[in-house]
Amino acid sequence: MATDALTQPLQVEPQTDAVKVTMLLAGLVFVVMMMLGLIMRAAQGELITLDPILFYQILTAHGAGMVGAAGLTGAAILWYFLGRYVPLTHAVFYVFMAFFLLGVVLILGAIFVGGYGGGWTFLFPLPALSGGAWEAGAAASFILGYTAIGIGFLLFYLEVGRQLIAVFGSFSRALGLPVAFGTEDASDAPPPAVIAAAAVTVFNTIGIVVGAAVLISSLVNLYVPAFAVDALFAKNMIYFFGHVFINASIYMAVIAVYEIIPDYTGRPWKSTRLFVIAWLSVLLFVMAVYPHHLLQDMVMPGWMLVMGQVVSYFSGIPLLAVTAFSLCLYLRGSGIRWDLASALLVLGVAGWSVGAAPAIIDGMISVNKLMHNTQWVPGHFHIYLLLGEVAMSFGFMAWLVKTERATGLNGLDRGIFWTYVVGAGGFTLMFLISGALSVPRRWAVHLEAWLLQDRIATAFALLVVIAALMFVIRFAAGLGRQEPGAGELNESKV
Ligand code: HEM
Ligand SMILES: [Cu+2]
Repeated sequence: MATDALTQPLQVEPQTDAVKVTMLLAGLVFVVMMMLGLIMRAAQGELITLDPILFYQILTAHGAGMVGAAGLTGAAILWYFLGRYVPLTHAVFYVFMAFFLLGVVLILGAIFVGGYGGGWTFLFPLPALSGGAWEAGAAASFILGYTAIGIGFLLFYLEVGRQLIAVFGSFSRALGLPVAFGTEDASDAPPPAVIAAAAVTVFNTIGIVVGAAVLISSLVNLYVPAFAVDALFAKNMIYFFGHVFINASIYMAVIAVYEIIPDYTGRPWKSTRLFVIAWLSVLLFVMAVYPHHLLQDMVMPGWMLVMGQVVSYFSGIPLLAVTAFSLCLYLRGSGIRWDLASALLVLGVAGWSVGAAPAIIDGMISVNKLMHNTQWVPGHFHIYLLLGEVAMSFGFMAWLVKTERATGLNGLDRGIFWTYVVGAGGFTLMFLISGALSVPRRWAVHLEAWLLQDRIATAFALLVVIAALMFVIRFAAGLGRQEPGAGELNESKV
């Protein structure tokens, strides 16, 4: 089978309204969490005073909220575009959202009512050892909140996986494996969105199941301390889950690039053999690379740490290179008319590529000895999240409300776009500089000598918050207009 019928869009209606509402909610969460980030950076720079106890609660909320919003926007993008090729059951998306919102309520309650401040990584046995800062109930609520979100995601992927198998016959076909192994021609490969969705479904499901296992163990330990979990094993599971989940958010969001850029260039994004192989390498290596988070744990088996370093080169890089390179080829000479959506999507691929460099550097054992737990770490991931995943999400939002009459990148859009780029670039650069100067991460109170960088970073962060707020307002205004946006225009063409 695998055939033209399958590589052509089906006559299925994507769940446009639910996706739009989700993007609006997630956009608002991005902005609110950015404001919390701004508050933390200003507090580190002593521009405002913030009780350290509150700092750690805010740090926890910011970490969990941002990772959650990245996962949510990625999932909405996947759902929207996969809906062009396979019939997804709409009810599943509502159930997914219900579990997600339940999780958000439990997590916010844990932090701001219960006082939980153990960080988004809930590292065992920290939830239980609060030093009196929070009760077991708060930690339990936090853990249950994550579990609820995990259940929502598992149902989401179950539906995605089920429909992929129904339409393509098997997972290996949806992944394009016959093309990778040369038994089928690249022209028979499924579209990029399908390959990406299939790969993410496999590894993120595994990541979430591992995360759920360690969450439940921590939960039991909270109430039955005799049920002790091996701390090193728990750390491995947590970082496996955390690494896979946040990476999955980018791998889902990039589907927006594959599906939207062709609208502008008039050239469909092709699933070449190299493209299929790059996704296969992500699928295999994204899971094997997580030990780069444990390079300081000397008790870890040496081979695992070496694997963490070496696999860093094979995990995201081939895909990133293939995506970035293809993007350049598609853009070249296409006479593309820039608007906010296309500019943000291209920025997303660029920021993702740039952010990979400091990530790989930190993934080297010799460098990690020095950089671990410095602000170098938030430096690199804020690049590929702010300028990568989040830029792609805002790009998708801008495209959803783009109208037929829209006229390229007007003055206001240009202003917001560059405010975002300069703000995010400067903000993340200050993290990298601070990291290179050995400023530790996750410290509520900074030394005198670090305040200057903190203050400059705060000014840049303010630009990011303003620009992000404008993106969301612009999106909300677009939703309010009655004209059909590109979402509808595009589907009616199908
Ligand atoms: C205006 C934008 C943002 C600002 C001002 C900001 C600020 C901060 C600050 C000050 C920290 C703590 C740094 C430290 O350890 O000393 C932090 C940590 C973090 N941020 Fe952001 N951030 C922003 C955007 C984002 C985005 C878009 C994401 C993800 C999508 C994100 C995810 C995280 C995560 C996961 C942490 C680590 C939390 C931890 O260490 O437990 N941030 N951010
Ligand atoms: Cu990682």
